[in-house]
Amino acid sequence: MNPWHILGAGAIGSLFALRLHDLGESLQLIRRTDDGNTLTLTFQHAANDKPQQQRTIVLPQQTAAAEDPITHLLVATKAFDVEHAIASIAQRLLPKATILLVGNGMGYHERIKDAYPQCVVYAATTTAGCYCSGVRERIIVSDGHTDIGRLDNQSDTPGWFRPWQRAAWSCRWRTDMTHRLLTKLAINSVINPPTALHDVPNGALLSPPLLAEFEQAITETARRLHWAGFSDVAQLLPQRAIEVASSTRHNTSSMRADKRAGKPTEVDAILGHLLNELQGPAPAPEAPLLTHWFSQLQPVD
Ligand code: KPL
Repeated sequence: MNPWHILGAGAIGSLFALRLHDLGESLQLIRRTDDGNTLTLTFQHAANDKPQQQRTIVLPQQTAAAEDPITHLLVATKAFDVEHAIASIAQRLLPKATILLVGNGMGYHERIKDAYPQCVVYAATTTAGCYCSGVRERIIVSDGHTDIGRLDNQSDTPGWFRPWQRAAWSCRWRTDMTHRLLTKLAINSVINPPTALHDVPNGALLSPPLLAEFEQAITETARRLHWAGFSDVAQLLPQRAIEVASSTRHNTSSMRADKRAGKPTEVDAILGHLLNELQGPAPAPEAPLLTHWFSQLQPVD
């Protein structure tokens, strides 16, 4: 069985490692630093309605310098690390290798597709919630739902996806991944920046004093989407954004977690894409609040 090599053993990468492990897939983590041949990860469900059972798995790990060829690569790094991380193992990718990009934001998918034309690039977007409570400890907040598909929106399902359909976690093959990624990007655009800047959980956006900003952000984001020709995504945004803020009301958004930890955020792949990469007829609708958030979240030198 060809192993899945996994780049990025943070919260979402670890969660997918656990899921693939449970499906009986062979795995190989690729880590930045040489830290022994195995990584022990412990998982616990945060939800009170589930029995608090702890799971521990031991996974093989290696660095990018290892030499075994890669046929199936799952990339779950932060958006700004994707290109660099894949470049570090590029010479190990076999022709027709699968590259599955699981992450927030947009823009990098196309760049990877262009940089590795010999590979088949897939995208996944997930509403699963997981965070790292320690170097080896992961807390699963929600199993969420995962959409997966080809970037060229072709419908044929690859062989590797068959066992995933029988998985205990909700996962669907999609033929409209641009639409799905954009929907997630729009939700992240209105939830992640204000929760990071005000240092609040997602649910704080649903009541004063932050509700007015949340609504303005939804209006500005929807206008941009509509202007760029994605009226279907724009129309659904108000309802979807409120649903997600509500169902994740106790959660810390990934951007808030990164900002708190003093790490770089994914603002460029989220707000940067929305504000600077979407195309439409001139002039672009103004988005003063989103533009302000974008500049507030730029790293200080
Ligand atoms: O995807 C998320 C994130 O934090 O990145 C949301 C949906 C906002 C949940 O927190």
